[in-house]
Amino acid sequence: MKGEMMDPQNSSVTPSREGPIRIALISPKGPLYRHRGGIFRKSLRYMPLTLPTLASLIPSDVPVELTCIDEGIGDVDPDLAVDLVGLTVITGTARRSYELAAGFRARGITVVMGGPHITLIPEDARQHADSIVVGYAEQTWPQLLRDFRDGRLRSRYDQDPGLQLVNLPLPDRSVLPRKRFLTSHVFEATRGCVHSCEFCVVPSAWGLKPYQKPVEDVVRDIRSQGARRALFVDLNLIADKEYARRLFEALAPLGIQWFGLATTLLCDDLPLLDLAARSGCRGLLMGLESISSRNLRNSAKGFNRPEKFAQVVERLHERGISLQGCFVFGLDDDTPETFDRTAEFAVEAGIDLPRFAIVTPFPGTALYSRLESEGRILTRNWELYDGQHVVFQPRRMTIGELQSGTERVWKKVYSWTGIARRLRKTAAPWPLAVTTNLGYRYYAHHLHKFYTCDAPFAGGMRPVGPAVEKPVEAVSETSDV
Ligand code: B12
Ligand code: SF4
Repeated sequence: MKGEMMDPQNSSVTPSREGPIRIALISPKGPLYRHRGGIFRKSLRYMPLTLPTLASLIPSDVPVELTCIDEGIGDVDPDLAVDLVGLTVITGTARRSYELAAGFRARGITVVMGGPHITLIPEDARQHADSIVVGYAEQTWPQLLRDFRDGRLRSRYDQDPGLQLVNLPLPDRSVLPRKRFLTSHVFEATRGCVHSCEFCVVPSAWGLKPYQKPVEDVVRDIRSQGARRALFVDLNLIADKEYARRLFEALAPLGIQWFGLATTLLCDDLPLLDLAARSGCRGLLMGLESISSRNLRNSAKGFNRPEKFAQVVERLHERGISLQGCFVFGLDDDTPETFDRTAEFAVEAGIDLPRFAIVTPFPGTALYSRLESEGRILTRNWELYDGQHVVFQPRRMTIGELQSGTERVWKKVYSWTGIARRLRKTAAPWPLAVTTNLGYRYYAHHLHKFYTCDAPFAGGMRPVGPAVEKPVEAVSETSDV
């Protein structure tokens, strides 16, 4: 284990504790979720597994009194009487996490941080926390708790390079109020991905090694919850197709319906796709990303073939699987014309639930490094790194065009006509298809209600660091669909 050797510079020695440690595990809110109304009140709020997983990992030899707070559904009491606070941090919630940490530390409470943002750029959080946990914490979190109990907390804990997701307790979902979520039947079979798409946090944060839970543990978890419907949070369930095959075979006898994330490559492997359908798959989220193959190739996601996207939708629909198809705008080949063309494609292809985001160069990713070296990063206000704000200088359009174009696509695709045209082809049961489309329609028409960090949407933004001439190039027609 990397951080295992005692480094006196790196650890603080205080008297060991007696009695239970009072711990609060908090998932801080991001700007998108500060407004808890609209579709985010229930419809998109499934229970994340982070806090239930960390709760289950607390070793039995460390007595604790545990409180778990998801700030997306409840407030944090600023006077919380605890000894240790653990914050899970994604980039969009980093600012809020640091704000909460400052309040707790001012009251002498020890603050520990972990999660994707801490793993991507650990140095960002150092000054805001007493200890940071980099990477997956299956081994380090229990170690940290023992060290804290013994008065020897280290300032940093790194993921065990030999980490395997075996012999682990099942997530303890009882630590969060189930009723406040659309569903708590959320599961995880794998972590990581074998691809290295330029904009993705996964290869940068966790490398290219896929981690897998034993299939029997996943089945045991689903059974223990009595789940009839399961939602997998895995970022790419088919990263290792052999594992996927075993998993789907084991899911089939359960008679459940399940939803998850996969790449379009699933639709090139018809036996695996058939098996997925037979095992109960009813909906998949796929990152289609762009209708320009140049964009995809430049993003190291050339395995996505826009000319085959319509076939992807058809093959899923033929098997009763609906598609949440995600697109990003602002990649270097995108022009102001890209928006309408993408909207038309999404409607024409009959994507059940299209979603659109602005490319976010999350710090620590290959995309961030490239844009930074090109002098195109406009802000390091992490609160704006949420897929909704323009935080970099686009190449072939203005910041305003990127922001307003993205908003226009949402409205177009979720206009009454857009919904009606897509519903004609949907694979989802009508009540579900109509409800989810209405939810997204509400969101599409209230985007600014969810933009709460006063970003300068158009103009007025300059690159951080050495300024460069804006690389706005001549518009060329390169889209493929
Ligand atoms: C559930 C989920 C959500 C939930 C809640 C997220 C949250 N924490 O606030 C909702 C739906 C609200 C959400 C929203 C968004 N999400 Co999200 N989400 C997820 C998802 C699918 C599952 C999280 C989960 O349950 N993981 C399983 C647990 C077990 O893993 P884990 O969280 O990594 O925790 C482990 C370690 O990281 C570590 N750890 C984590 N926290 C802590 C804390 C402590 C104290 C310690 C010791 C250890 C530790 O220990 C755990 C065990 O090893 C992940 C993808 C994924 N599979 O992880 C994306 C993910 C976290 N989301 C992501 C993104 C980009 C978003 C959005 C911006 C998307 C959007 N445009 O809407 C928004 C952000 C909203 C905002 N700014 O407010 C990115 C984060 C990238 C980044 N750099 O920030 C991820 C990684 C997906 C991706 N595409 O790469 N998301
Ligand atoms: S396929 Fe998906 S999860 Fe894998 S690296 Fe690419 S964007 Fe990330």
